[in-house]
Amino acid sequence: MQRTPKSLRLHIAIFGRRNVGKSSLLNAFVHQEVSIVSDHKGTTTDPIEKTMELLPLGPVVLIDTAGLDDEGDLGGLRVERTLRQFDRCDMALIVTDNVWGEDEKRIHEALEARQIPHLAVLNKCDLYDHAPLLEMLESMKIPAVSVCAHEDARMELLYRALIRTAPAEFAESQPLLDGLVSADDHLLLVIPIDKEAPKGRLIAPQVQTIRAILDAHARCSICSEQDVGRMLETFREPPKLVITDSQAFGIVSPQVPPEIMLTGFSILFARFKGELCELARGAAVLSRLQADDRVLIAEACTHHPIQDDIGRVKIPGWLHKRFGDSLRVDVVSGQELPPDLSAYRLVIHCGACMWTRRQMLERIRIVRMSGAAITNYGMAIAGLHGILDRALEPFPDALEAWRAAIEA
Ligand SMILES: Nc1nc2c(ncn2[C@@H]2O[C@H](COP(=O)(O)OP(=O)(O)OP(=O)(O)O)[C@@H](O)[C@H]2O)c(=O)[nH]1
Ligand code: SF4
Ligand SMILES: [Mg+2]
Repeated sequence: MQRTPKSLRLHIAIFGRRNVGKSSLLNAFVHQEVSIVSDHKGTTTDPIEKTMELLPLGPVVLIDTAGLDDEGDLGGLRVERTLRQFDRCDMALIVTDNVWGEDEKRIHEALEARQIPHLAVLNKCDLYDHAPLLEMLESMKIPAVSVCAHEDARMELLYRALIRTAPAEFAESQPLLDGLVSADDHLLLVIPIDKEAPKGRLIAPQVQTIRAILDAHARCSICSEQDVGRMLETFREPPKLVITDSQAFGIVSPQVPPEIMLTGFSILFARFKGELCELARGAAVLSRLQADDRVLIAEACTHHPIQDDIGRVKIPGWLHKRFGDSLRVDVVSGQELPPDLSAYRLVIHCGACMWTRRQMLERIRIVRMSGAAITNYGMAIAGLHGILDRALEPFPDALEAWRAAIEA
Protein backbone atom coordinates (compact mmCIF):
# COMPACT_ATOMS: atom_id res chain seq x y z
CA MET A 1 0.00 0.00 0.00
CA GLN A 2 2.84 2.41 0.89
CA ARG A 3 4.11 2.04 -2.69
CA THR A 4 0.94 3.54 -4.13
CA PRO A 5 2.11 6.81 -5.68
CA LYS A 6 0.99 9.78 -3.61
CA SER A 7 -0.80 11.28 -6.59
CA LEU A 8 -3.18 8.31 -6.80
CA ARG A 9 -4.29 8.87 -3.22
CA LEU A 10 -7.46 10.78 -2.57
CA HIS A 11 -6.40 14.04 -0.87
CA ILE A 12 -8.92 14.98 1.84
CA ALA A 13 -8.42 18.40 3.46
CA ILE A 14 -9.90 19.26 6.88
CA PHE A 15 -10.95 22.93 7.08
CA GLY A 16 -12.68 24.94 9.80
CA ARG A 17 -12.28 27.60 12.47
CA ARG A 18 -9.73 27.19 15.26
CA ASN A 19 -10.52 24.79 18.09
CA VAL A 20 -13.44 23.02 16.42
CA GLY A 21 -11.56 19.70 16.59
CA LYS A 22 -9.92 19.36 13.15
CA SER A 23 -6.74 17.81 14.53
CA SER A 24 -8.73 15.58 16.89
CA LEU A 25 -10.63 14.25 13.89
CA LEU A 26 -7.42 13.56 11.96
CA ASN A 27 -6.06 11.65 14.97
CA ALA A 28 -9.31 9.73 15.31
CA PHE A 29 -9.14 8.71 11.65
CA VAL A 30 -5.66 7.27 11.91
CA HIS A 31 -5.85 6.11 15.56
CA GLN A 32 -2.59 7.93 16.29
CA GLU A 33 -1.56 11.25 17.82
CA VAL A 34 -0.32 12.68 14.52
CA SER A 35 -1.48 16.23 15.04
CA ILE A 36 -1.16 18.19 18.30
CA VAL A 37 -4.49 18.80 20.04
CA SER A 38 -5.11 21.43 22.68
CA ASP A 39 -7.82 23.75 23.87
CA HIS A 40 -5.66 26.76 22.82
CA LYS A 41 -6.91 28.39 19.65
CA GLY A 42 -4.41 28.14 16.79
CA THR A 43 -2.54 24.99 17.86
CA THR A 44 -2.08 23.78 14.28
CA THR A 45 0.07 26.26 12.41
CA ASP A 46 1.03 24.41 9.21
CA PRO A 47 -0.78 21.83 7.09
CA ILE A 48 -0.09 18.31 8.38
CA GLU A 49 -0.43 15.30 6.09
CA LYS A 50 -1.05 11.68 6.97
CA THR A 51 -1.48 8.79 4.57
CA MET A 52 -3.75 5.86 5.37
CA GLU A 53 -5.90 3.19 3.73
CA LEU A 54 -9.55 4.14 3.90
CA LEU A 55 -11.58 1.24 2.59
CA PRO A 56 -13.15 0.99 0.08
CA LEU A 57 -11.72 4.26 -1.22
CA GLY A 58 -8.21 2.93 -0.88
CA PRO A 59 -5.16 5.02 -0.09
CA VAL A 60 -5.88 8.59 1.04
CA VAL A 61 -3.89 11.59 2.25
CA LEU A 62 -5.57 13.44 5.13
CA ILE A 63 -4.53 17.10 5.43
CA ASP A 64 -5.06 18.89 8.75
CA THR A 65 -4.96 22.68 8.44
CA ALA A 66 -4.67 25.82 10.56
CA GLY A 67 -7.98 27.51 11.45
CA LEU A 68 -9.30 29.84 8.76
CA ASP A 69 -10.41 32.41 11.36
CA ASP A 70 -6.81 33.00 12.53
CA GLU A 71 -5.85 36.64 13.17
CA GLY A 72 -2.86 39.01 13.16
CA ASP A 73 0.20 38.98 10.89
CA LEU A 74 1.25 35.41 11.71
CA GLY A 75 -2.36 34.25 11.62
CA GLY A 76 -2.68 35.74 8.14
CA LEU A 77 0.33 33.72 6.96
CA ARG A 78 -1.19 30.56 8.40
CA VAL A 79 -4.49 31.26 6.68
CA GLU A 80 -2.60 31.72 3.42
CA ARG A 81 -1.04 28.26 3.77
CA THR A 82 -4.43 26.77 4.54
CA LEU A 83 -5.95 28.47 1.50
CA ARG A 84 -3.33 26.78 -0.73
CA GLN A 85 -4.81 23.43 0.25
CA PHE A 86 -7.98 24.30 -1.67
CA ASP A 87 -5.99 23.71 -4.86
CA ARG A 88 -4.49 20.43 -3.68
CA CYS A 89 -7.44 18.53 -2.31
CA ASP A 90 -9.84 16.21 -4.07
CA MET A 91 -12.46 16.52 -1.34
CA ALA A 92 -12.88 18.42 1.92
CA LEU A 93 -14.44 18.38 5.35
CA ILE A 94 -15.85 21.61 6.79
CA VAL A 95 -15.56 21.06 10.51
CA THR A 96 -17.59 23.12 12.97
CA ASP A 97 -18.81 22.67 16.53
CA ASN A 98 -22.32 24.07 16.45
CA VAL A 99 -22.13 27.19 14.28
CA TRP A 100 -22.65 27.80 10.56
CA GLY A 101 -21.31 31.35 10.37
CA GLU A 102 -19.36 33.51 7.96
CA ASP A 103 -16.22 31.32 8.08
CA GLU A 104 -18.10 28.13 7.29
CA LYS A 105 -20.00 29.87 4.49
CA ARG A 106 -16.75 31.16 3.00
CA ILE A 107 -15.20 27.69 3.00
CA HIS A 108 -18.35 26.21 1.51
CA GLU A 109 -18.40 28.83 -1.27
CA ALA A 110 -14.70 28.34 -2.06
CA LEU A 111 -15.22 24.58 -2.38
CA GLU A 112 -18.37 25.01 -4.47
CA ALA A 113 -16.53 27.38 -6.81
CA ARG A 114 -13.84 24.73 -7.37
CA GLN A 115 -16.37 21.91 -7.57
CA ILE A 116 -14.61 20.05 -4.78
CA PRO A 117 -16.95 17.53 -3.11
CA HIS A 118 -17.34 18.33 0.58
CA LEU A 119 -19.09 17.40 3.75
CA ALA A 120 -20.01 19.41 6.86
CA VAL A 121 -18.74 17.67 9.99
CA LEU A 122 -20.50 18.86 13.14
CA ASN A 123 -18.06 17.86 15.86
CA LYS A 124 -18.43 17.62 19.67
CA CYS A 125 -21.88 16.03 19.58
CA ASP A 126 -21.26 15.08 23.23
CA LEU A 127 -21.50 18.80 24.05
CA TYR A 128 -24.06 20.08 21.54
CA ASP A 129 -27.45 19.07 20.17
CA HIS A 130 -26.76 19.22 16.43
CA ALA A 131 -30.33 18.46 15.35
CA PRO A 132 -31.31 22.07 14.41
CA LEU A 133 -28.06 22.67 12.49
CA LEU A 134 -28.36 19.32 10.70
CA GLU A 135 -31.88 20.29 9.66
CA MET A 136 -30.71 23.67 8.38
CA LEU A 137 -27.85 22.14 6.37
CA GLU A 138 -30.18 19.54 4.92
CA SER A 139 -32.47 22.32 3.72
CA MET A 140 -29.40 23.93 2.08
CA LYS A 141 -28.54 20.56 0.45
CA ILE A 142 -25.17 20.47 2.21
CA PRO A 143 -24.35 16.89 3.27
CA ALA A 144 -23.61 16.85 7.00
CA VAL A 145 -22.83 14.38 9.76
CA SER A 146 -22.80 14.80 13.54
CA VAL A 147 -19.80 13.20 15.28
CA CYS A 148 -17.62 13.17 18.35
CA ALA A 149 -13.89 12.87 17.71
CA HIS A 150 -13.56 10.87 20.94
CA GLU A 151 -16.18 8.21 20.07
CA ASP A 152 -15.31 5.49 17.54
CA ALA A 153 -18.95 4.56 16.98
CA ARG A 154 -19.78 8.12 15.85
CA MET A 155 -16.65 8.24 13.67
CA GLU A 156 -18.09 5.27 11.73
CA LEU A 157 -20.84 7.65 10.51
CA LEU A 158 -18.15 9.96 9.17
CA TYR A 159 -16.39 7.14 7.25
CA ARG A 160 -19.64 6.18 5.60
CA ALA A 161 -20.48 9.78 4.71
CA LEU A 162 -16.98 10.24 3.24
CA ILE A 163 -17.39 7.32 0.91
CA ARG A 164 -20.75 8.68 -0.28
CA THR A 165 -19.20 12.10 -0.93
CA ALA A 166 -15.90 11.02 -2.55
CA PRO A 167 -15.42 11.98 -6.20
CA ALA A 168 -16.38 9.21 -8.63
CA GLU A 169 -12.89 8.83 -10.07
CA PHE A 170 -11.63 7.70 -6.68
CA ALA A 171 -14.59 5.54 -5.78
CA GLU A 172 -14.38 3.79 -9.17
CA SER A 173 -11.52 2.16 -11.08
CA GLN A 174 -8.69 4.28 -12.51
CA PRO A 175 -9.37 5.32 -16.09
CA LEU A 176 -5.75 5.33 -17.34
CA LEU A 177 -6.60 3.13 -20.36
CA ASP A 178 -10.30 3.95 -20.41
CA GLY A 179 -11.79 3.24 -23.83
CA LEU A 180 -8.44 2.07 -25.23
CA VAL A 181 -8.12 -1.53 -24.07
CA SER A 182 -10.58 -4.41 -23.73
CA ALA A 183 -10.24 -7.93 -22.34
CA ASP A 184 -7.88 -10.16 -24.40
CA ASP A 185 -6.29 -7.23 -26.26
CA HIS A 186 -2.53 -7.44 -26.71
CA LEU A 187 -0.32 -4.34 -26.36
CA LEU A 188 3.38 -3.76 -26.91
CA LEU A 189 5.14 -1.52 -24.39
CA VAL A 190 8.48 0.04 -25.34
CA ILE A 191 10.71 0.83 -22.38
CA PRO A 192 14.23 2.11 -23.04
CA ILE A 193 16.83 1.09 -20.50
CA ASP A 194 19.12 4.10 -20.77
CA LYS A 195 20.98 6.41 -18.38
CA GLU A 196 17.71 7.92 -17.22
CA ALA A 197 16.17 4.55 -16.32
CA PRO A 198 16.42 4.01 -12.55
CA LYS A 199 18.53 1.01 -11.54
CA GLY A 200 16.60 -2.21 -11.02
CA ARG A 201 13.07 -0.91 -11.40
CA LEU A 202 10.51 0.62 -13.72
CA ILE A 203 9.15 4.13 -13.30
CA ALA A 204 5.63 4.91 -12.01
CA PRO A 205 3.89 5.56 -15.38
CA GLN A 206 5.20 2.25 -16.77
CA VAL A 207 4.12 0.27 -13.70
CA GLN A 208 0.70 1.93 -13.62
CA THR A 209 0.17 1.17 -17.31
CA ILE A 210 1.02 -2.51 -16.80
CA ARG A 211 -1.37 -2.63 -13.85
CA ALA A 212 -4.14 -0.99 -15.90
CA ILE A 213 -3.59 -3.58 -18.68
CA LEU A 214 -3.91 -6.42 -16.15
CA ASP A 215 -7.01 -4.79 -14.62
CA ALA A 216 -8.58 -4.78 -18.09
CA HIS A 217 -7.77 -8.54 -18.45
CA ALA A 218 -5.60 -7.67 -21.43
CA ARG A 219 -1.99 -8.74 -22.12
CA CYS A 220 1.22 -6.98 -22.96
CA SER A 221 4.70 -7.68 -24.27
CA ILE A 222 7.62 -5.42 -23.40
CA CYS A 223 10.81 -4.63 -25.27
CA SER A 224 13.38 -1.89 -25.59
CA GLU A 225 13.36 0.64 -28.42
CA GLN A 226 15.86 -1.19 -30.66
CA ASP A 227 13.84 -4.42 -30.63
CA VAL A 228 10.42 -3.17 -31.69
CA GLY A 229 10.59 -4.33 -35.34
CA ARG A 230 11.90 -7.80 -34.45
CA MET A 231 9.33 -8.12 -31.66
CA LEU A 232 6.45 -7.27 -34.01
CA GLU A 233 7.63 -9.96 -36.45
CA THR A 234 7.25 -12.61 -33.75
CA PHE A 235 3.53 -11.82 -33.20
CA ARG A 236 0.93 -13.84 -35.11
CA GLU A 237 -1.43 -10.84 -34.94
CA PRO A 238 -0.44 -7.17 -34.64
CA PRO A 239 -0.87 -5.63 -31.19
CA LYS A 240 -3.87 -3.36 -30.59
CA LEU A 241 -1.59 -0.52 -29.52
CA VAL A 242 2.10 0.23 -29.05
CA ILE A 243 2.92 2.50 -26.09
CA THR A 244 6.43 3.91 -26.01
CA ASP A 245 8.47 6.11 -23.77
CA SER A 246 8.11 9.48 -25.46
CA GLN A 247 11.86 10.00 -25.77
CA ALA A 248 12.02 6.97 -28.07
CA PHE A 249 9.25 8.17 -30.43
CA GLY A 250 11.79 9.01 -33.14
CA ILE A 251 13.33 5.49 -33.09
CA VAL A 252 10.12 3.55 -32.52
CA SER A 253 7.80 5.21 -35.02
CA PRO A 254 9.59 3.97 -38.20
CA GLN A 255 9.56 0.40 -36.81
CA VAL A 256 5.78 0.35 -36.26
CA PRO A 257 3.72 -0.06 -39.48
CA PRO A 258 1.15 2.75 -39.93
CA GLU A 259 -1.82 0.39 -39.46
CA ILE A 260 -0.74 -0.24 -35.82
CA MET A 261 -1.62 2.57 -33.41
CA LEU A 262 1.28 4.13 -31.52
CA THR A 263 1.21 6.50 -28.56
CA GLY A 264 3.36 7.44 -25.57
CA PHE A 265 3.17 6.89 -21.82
CA SER A 266 3.25 10.65 -21.28
CA ILE A 267 0.33 11.14 -23.65
CA LEU A 268 -1.68 8.58 -21.68
CA PHE A 269 -0.75 10.50 -18.54
CA ALA A 270 -1.66 13.83 -20.12
CA ARG A 271 -5.20 12.48 -20.38
CA PHE A 272 -5.13 10.81 -16.96
CA LYS A 273 -3.65 13.79 -15.11
CA GLY A 274 -4.52 16.81 -17.18
CA GLU A 275 -6.71 17.91 -20.05
CA LEU A 276 -5.57 16.16 -23.21
CA CYS A 277 -7.29 18.51 -25.67
CA GLU A 278 -5.86 21.63 -24.00
CA LEU A 279 -2.35 20.13 -23.97
CA ALA A 280 -2.78 19.12 -27.64
CA ARG A 281 -3.79 22.70 -28.53
CA GLY A 282 -0.68 23.89 -26.69
CA ALA A 283 1.50 21.54 -28.77
CA ALA A 284 0.24 23.26 -31.91
CA VAL A 285 2.25 26.36 -30.87
CA LEU A 286 5.39 24.33 -31.65
CA SER A 287 4.59 24.73 -35.33
CA ARG A 288 4.82 28.53 -35.16
CA LEU A 289 7.40 29.46 -32.52
CA GLN A 290 9.66 32.36 -33.53
CA ALA A 291 13.37 32.59 -32.81
CA ASP A 292 12.83 35.43 -30.29
CA ASP A 293 10.03 33.65 -28.35
CA ARG A 294 10.42 32.40 -24.80
CA VAL A 295 9.59 28.87 -23.68
CA LEU A 296 9.32 27.69 -20.07
CA ILE A 297 10.04 24.08 -19.16
CA ALA A 298 8.25 23.24 -15.90
CA GLU A 299 8.96 20.20 -13.76
CA ALA A 300 6.57 19.43 -10.92
CA CYS A 301 9.27 18.24 -8.53
CA THR A 302 12.92 18.98 -8.00
CA HIS A 303 15.47 16.31 -8.75
CA HIS A 304 19.18 16.23 -9.35
CA PRO A 305 19.66 16.87 -13.08
CA ILE A 306 21.47 14.06 -14.88
CA GLN A 307 23.55 14.12 -18.03
CA ASP A 308 21.17 14.29 -21.04
CA ASP A 309 18.33 15.31 -18.72
CA ILE A 310 15.10 15.38 -20.68
CA GLY A 311 13.86 18.76 -19.37
CA ARG A 312 17.20 20.55 -19.12
CA VAL A 313 19.16 19.13 -22.04
CA LYS A 314 17.19 17.14 -24.58
CA ILE A 315 14.04 19.24 -25.08
CA PRO A 316 15.96 22.57 -25.10
CA GLY A 317 18.40 20.98 -27.59
CA TRP A 318 15.60 19.89 -29.94
CA LEU A 319 13.98 23.34 -29.62
CA HIS A 320 17.21 25.18 -30.43
CA LYS A 321 17.92 22.89 -33.36
CA ARG A 322 14.50 23.63 -34.82
CA PHE A 323 14.05 27.33 -33.94
CA GLY A 324 17.60 28.58 -33.55
CA ASP A 325 19.81 29.37 -30.57
CA SER A 326 18.19 32.72 -29.83
CA LEU A 327 14.99 30.99 -28.66
CA ARG A 328 15.11 31.50 -24.91
CA VAL A 329 14.34 28.38 -22.88
CA ASP A 330 14.00 28.67 -19.09
CA VAL A 331 13.57 25.75 -16.70
CA VAL A 332 11.68 25.82 -13.41
CA SER A 333 11.04 22.98 -10.98
CA GLY A 334 8.87 22.55 -7.90
CA GLN A 335 5.48 23.77 -6.74
CA GLU A 336 5.86 27.43 -7.77
CA LEU A 337 5.72 28.88 -11.26
CA PRO A 338 7.28 32.31 -12.00
CA PRO A 339 4.73 34.98 -11.00
CA ASP A 340 4.63 36.52 -14.49
CA LEU A 341 4.07 33.93 -17.19
CA SER A 342 2.90 36.39 -19.79
CA ALA A 343 6.43 36.67 -21.23
CA TYR A 344 6.28 33.02 -22.30
CA ARG A 345 4.70 31.81 -25.52
CA LEU A 346 4.64 28.18 -24.40
CA VAL A 347 5.02 26.17 -21.19
CA ILE A 348 6.19 22.57 -21.68
CA HIS A 349 5.26 20.63 -18.55
CA CYS A 350 6.55 17.31 -17.24
CA GLY A 351 4.15 14.37 -17.02
CA ALA A 352 3.19 15.36 -13.44
CA CYS A 353 3.30 11.70 -12.43
CA MET A 354 3.68 12.65 -8.74
CA TRP A 355 0.76 15.06 -8.77
CA THR A 356 -2.98 14.73 -8.49
CA ARG A 357 -5.08 15.51 -11.54
CA ARG A 358 -6.54 18.48 -9.69
CA GLN A 359 -3.05 19.97 -9.15
CA MET A 360 -2.23 19.63 -12.82
CA LEU A 361 -5.60 21.05 -13.88
CA GLU A 362 -4.98 24.03 -11.60
CA ARG A 363 -1.57 24.56 -13.21
CA ILE A 364 -3.08 24.39 -16.70
CA ARG A 365 -5.64 26.97 -15.59
CA ILE A 366 -2.94 29.33 -14.22
CA VAL A 367 -0.87 29.11 -17.41
CA ARG A 368 -3.87 29.62 -19.69
CA MET A 369 -4.99 32.65 -17.63
CA SER A 370 -1.60 34.25 -18.28
CA GLY A 371 -2.15 33.94 -22.03
CA ALA A 372 0.63 31.36 -22.57
CA ALA A 373 -0.07 27.95 -24.10
CA ILE A 374 0.74 24.71 -22.28
CA THR A 375 1.66 21.24 -23.44
CA ASN A 376 3.59 18.36 -21.92
CA TYR A 377 6.92 16.64 -22.56
CA GLY A 378 5.45 13.71 -24.48
CA MET A 379 3.43 15.86 -26.84
CA ALA A 380 6.28 18.31 -27.34
CA ILE A 381 8.68 15.48 -28.20
CA ALA A 382 6.19 13.87 -30.61
CA GLY A 383 5.52 17.32 -32.12
CA LEU A 384 9.24 18.09 -32.52
CA HIS A 385 9.74 14.71 -34.25
CA GLY A 386 6.77 15.33 -36.56
CA ILE A 387 4.69 12.40 -35.33
CA LEU A 388 2.15 14.02 -32.99
CA ASP A 389 -0.72 13.25 -35.37
CA ARG A 390 0.21 9.60 -35.12
CA ALA A 391 0.62 9.64 -31.32
CA LEU A 392 -2.80 11.30 -30.93
CA GLU A 393 -4.58 8.86 -33.26
CA PRO A 394 -6.03 6.82 -30.36
CA PHE A 395 -7.59 10.07 -29.02
CA PRO A 396 -9.73 11.52 -31.83
CA ASP A 397 -10.94 14.57 -29.81
CA ALA A 398 -7.40 15.62 -28.98
CA LEU A 399 -6.25 15.00 -32.56
CA GLU A 400 -9.05 17.24 -33.81
CA ALA A 401 -8.21 19.94 -31.22
CA TRP A 402 -4.54 19.86 -32.29
CA ARG A 403 -5.39 20.04 -36.02
CA ALA A 404 -7.85 22.90 -35.46
CA ALA A 405 -5.22 24.82 -33.45
CA ILE A 406 -2.58 24.27 -36.16
CA GLU A 407 -4.93 25.68 -38.79
CA ALA A 408 -6.15 28.60 -36.65
N1 LIG B 1 -15.89 17.38 24.10
C1 LIG B 1 -15.23 17.28 22.96
N2 LIG B 1 -14.07 17.94 22.82
C2 LIG B 1 -13.42 17.81 21.65
C3 LIG B 1 -13.91 17.04 20.58
N3 LIG B 1 -13.03 17.13 19.56
C4 LIG B 1 -12.04 17.94 19.97
N4 LIG B 1 -12.26 18.37 21.22
C5 LIG B 1 -11.43 19.27 22.01
O1 LIG B 1 -11.44 20.54 21.40
C6 LIG B 1 -10.17 21.20 21.58
C7 LIG B 1 -9.60 21.61 20.25
O2 LIG B 1 -9.29 20.47 19.53
P1 LIG B 1 -8.28 20.45 18.30
O3 LIG B 1 -8.38 19.11 17.66
O4 LIG B 1 -6.95 20.91 18.73
O5 LIG B 1 -8.96 21.57 17.41
P2 LIG B 1 -8.41 22.23 16.06
O6 LIG B 1 -9.58 22.56 15.22
O7 LIG B 1 -7.37 21.36 15.44
O8 LIG B 1 -7.77 23.54 16.60
P3 LIG B 1 -6.59 24.45 15.98
O9 LIG B 1 -5.32 23.75 16.11
O10 LIG B 1 -6.63 25.67 16.80
O11 LIG B 1 -6.90 24.65 14.54
C8 LIG B 1 -9.31 20.18 22.31
O12 LIG B 1 -9.33 20.49 23.70
C9 LIG B 1 -9.98 18.86 22.05
O13 LIG B 1 -9.75 17.89 23.06
C10 LIG B 1 -15.15 16.33 20.78
O14 LIG B 1 -15.67 15.65 19.88
N5 LIG B 1 -15.74 16.51 21.98
S1 SF4 C 1 9.36 16.05 -12.49
FE1 SF4 C 1 7.27 15.56 -13.19
S2 SF4 C 1 7.48 13.70 -14.44
FE2 SF4 C 1 9.37 13.92 -13.24
S3 SF4 C 1 8.97 12.68 -11.41
FE3 SF4 C 1 8.37 14.80 -10.90
S4 SF4 C 1 6.16 14.86 -11.38
FE4 SF4 C 1 6.98 13.02 -12.39
MG1 LIG D 1 -5.45 21.72 15.01
